[in-house]
Amino acid sequence: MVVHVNPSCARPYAAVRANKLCHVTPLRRRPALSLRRFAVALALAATLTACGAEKSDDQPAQAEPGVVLVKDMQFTPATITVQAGESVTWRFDDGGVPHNVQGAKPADTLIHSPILRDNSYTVTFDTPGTYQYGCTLHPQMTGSVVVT
Ligand SMILES: [Cu+2]
Repeated sequence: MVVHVNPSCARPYAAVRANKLCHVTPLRRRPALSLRRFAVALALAATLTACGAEKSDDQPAQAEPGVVLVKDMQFTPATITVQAGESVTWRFDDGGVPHNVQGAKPADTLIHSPILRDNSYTVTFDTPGTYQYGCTLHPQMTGSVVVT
């Protein structure tokens, strides 16, 4: 009978058979491509690791000063603080879902973006105060700009 010996076991086959410490299985019951499958699994693991690294590279964009990310049906950060004279940029990136940015009165004319699926919208805030805004398409999406 042809047998396949676990390669991780360094003992000669006869010794293995004698003390039965390692599994000895008939070759015909194991796929001949096991080594190739192992190589494919390694390549896959390397690819997944690379993807993971890319993802973590994207995340600092959320913490960019003066930038509000419009994504996953929310504004991130929900409250952003800038100094008078500085700008806030809303970056629309929600996989094609349309959103807008509409200020509550009295900032309804200052914060007033078109409906966007990508791209960005920027407002410069010259007067200190707290500005509430939301997305008119999704009333649960709200945020505020604090100008100091
Ligand atoms: Cu929306």
